[in-house]
Formats: sequence, C-alpha cells, structure tokens
Amino acid sequence: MTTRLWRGGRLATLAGEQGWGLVDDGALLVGGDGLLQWVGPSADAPAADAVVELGGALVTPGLVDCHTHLVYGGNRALEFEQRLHGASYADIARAGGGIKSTVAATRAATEDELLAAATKRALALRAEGVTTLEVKSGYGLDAATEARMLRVARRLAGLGLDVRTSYLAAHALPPEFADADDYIAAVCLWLPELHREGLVDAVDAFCEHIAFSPAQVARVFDAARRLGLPVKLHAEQLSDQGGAQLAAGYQALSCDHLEHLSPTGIRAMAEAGTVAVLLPGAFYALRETQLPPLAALREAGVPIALATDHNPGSSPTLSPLLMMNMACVLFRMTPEEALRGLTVNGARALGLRDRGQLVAGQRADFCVWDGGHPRELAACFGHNPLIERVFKGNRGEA
Ligand code: DI6
Ligand code: FE
Repeated sequence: MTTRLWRGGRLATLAGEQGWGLVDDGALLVGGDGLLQWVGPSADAPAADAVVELGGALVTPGLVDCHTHLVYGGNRALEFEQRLHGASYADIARAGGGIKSTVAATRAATEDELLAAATKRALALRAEGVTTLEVKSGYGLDAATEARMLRVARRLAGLGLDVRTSYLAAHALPPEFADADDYIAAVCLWLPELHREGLVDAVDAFCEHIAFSPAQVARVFDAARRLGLPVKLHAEQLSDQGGAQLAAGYQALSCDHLEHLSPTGIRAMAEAGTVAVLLPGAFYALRETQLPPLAALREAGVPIALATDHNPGSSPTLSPLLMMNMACVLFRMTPEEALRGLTVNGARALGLRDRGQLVAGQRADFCVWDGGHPRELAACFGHNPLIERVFKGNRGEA
C-alpha cells in the first residue's frame, strides 16, 4: 500500500471544537486507503513512498457544500429583473413563477440534459475546492422527475466529488394537485421506492407560508423515519413557522436558512444537536434584512454551517468562497466560523463525521491554496486562490 507525504505547508487543521489548529511548516501523510495517517510538523513526519513539497502554501480541509439545488432545467434571470422592479420572492411564487417555473423546465429536460447542465455547475464548485456536495431534488414534484433528478445527482460523483442526495419533493405544490394534503400523501408514497433504488440519503422539506405547514412536514418526516432516513428542513426563511422545533423533534441533521428562527427553535436545535445551516447567498439575492440570530446560536452552542444553496432563483451562486466573505460581512460570522461552516460543520449537517478536519483517521480530502493564513479565504471576494484540490475519499489510491 503506497503512502504519500505532503510537506512544507501551512495547515489549518481545524482540529478540536475551535481555533484554526494551525501547523506552520506542517505535513500530511496519506495512506493507500485514502485516509490521513498522520498530521503534524514536517520535521517530525514519518517516511513515505512519495513526497510532495507544498512550498509554504496554505492547506485546509476540502470544502463541503451541504445545501444545493444543483440539478434543474432553465434559469430564472427574468425573475431577478422582476424583483428589481419591486416584486417579492413570495409574490412571484404565488403568481406561479419561482420554483414552479423551474419545475416546468426540469420536467421538460432529459436526464442527459440535466446532467450536462449540472456537471458544469459541479465543476465550478469543484474548482473552488468542494470535495463533498449535497444535492436536493424538488424541481420534479412527480415521481419520475424526482427520480431523474436524484439519478443525475448520483452521476455527478463521476466528477470526483462525494455526493449526498436529499429528497425535497415537499418543496412546492405542483400544478396537478389542488390540495396540499393530497400532494403530501403522494410525496410520502414515492419515497420508499426512491429509497429502495438507493437514491436518497436524507429527506428535506420547505416549511413556509408559501410552501408546507409544520403538520404537513411532520407527515413527510414520519415517512422518512419509517425508513430510517435522517431529515433536514428549510426552516424560518421568510417567517417563523416553528419548523425548527418540529425538525429538532425528529433529531434533524440540520435546519437551513433560519433568518426568522425563534429562541424556542434555537433551544430545541441545541438539545437535538441539529446544525444551523446559514445561506448568505439567498439572504443577499432576496435583499433580506432580517439577520439570522447568530449570537444566540453561538451562545446556545448550536454548530453553524455555511453553504451556497445554489439554485436558479434565490441563490444562483457557484462560489463557496464568496459565501465565506458574505457570511462575515453580512452576518458577522468570523472567518474561522466561516471556514468551519464550509468544512467540519457542513459535514456534520450531512451526518458525516469522517471529514472536515485535518486529523489522523479522517478522509484525506484537502485543498491547497495560494495564501499564508486561512483568514485570507474569507477576506477576499471575487478571487479564487485554489492551487490544488486533493480528493482521496475512499478511492483507495495514495
Ligand atoms: N429555499 C431556497 O432557498 C430554495 N428552496 C427553498 O425552499 C430556493 C428554490 C427556488 O427559488 O428555486
Ligand atoms: Fe435551499
């Protein structure tokens, strides 16, 4: 089994619960199994079959984008213009635009068309250091198209990314249903078959006045629980629906958005160990003014993750680095919180404990950046200093 030593880098290991975990002139030993065997100062490094000199470059864990809607047809630039002329996201949704217009375009697209479009987006994320990517369904809203979306998401793994899928059929009410409760029954009915096909890692829903009520979401979560699938929730994005409390009651992996999260919701998330996924791209694009309750989340000890929420409507960004900068400038997160949010806490939001920190035993997914200190990644924007993205995962090579 060959081993490879990467040495002479400035490591931001993120070891432990806080701090950068900096190792100046550090080294990583990667085993043939794709795991980190050893991490520490270059001077103490063990022997290896091959050696790579990092030349003082910055090394961080590979980025985890834990919330995306990467697979879809069409685009929504027209809606962007409509919003600039004063229409709100909710107005557009109620008028049959928004998510529903992407549903029409997605239903009309073949699997290969969806894959070609999603591949370009995944490559853009990969080019900024993403090694693990979550992709949601939710633009099909019928059994066949939801399955097609999830199959396309799985096929993105061929690009050398680790892909996790979430079933988000409870995203909007499709035109062929007049009654939301009837649609929720269908959403619950489709899930077991998709799960049998191995297409679902988690179950998500959109709990909002323009989408589904907590009672409806609970029915979807009950269906997930029957199959042993973990849940996550788009919660309190536009209003406080009490979605976070509901999700925490199901031991949700994460609640996402959370601008309107209440103190009760925060307590419930803290008790359940649910991760708060903040999405500054959607906040920015919708020109929201209500900030997520960052100080209270910190105080309650809720782990905070960060993601692109890439989607054609409210967050058409493909830049995790820009999300780091926006999280700091708009939400007042620290650069360290932002990097933890896109690595170890992003992984936790997907239920993954084997990545996101540069410590022995974790997967050897890491990024090499042109920079001296990890805070530089959050300070700059519109600039990509990635030199190399190493994804070992379970690929079994050194
Ligand atoms: N919240 C979001 O940010 C995405 N879905 C959701 O429930 C946006 C989806 C879209 O506008 O297409
Ligand atoms: Fe989303």
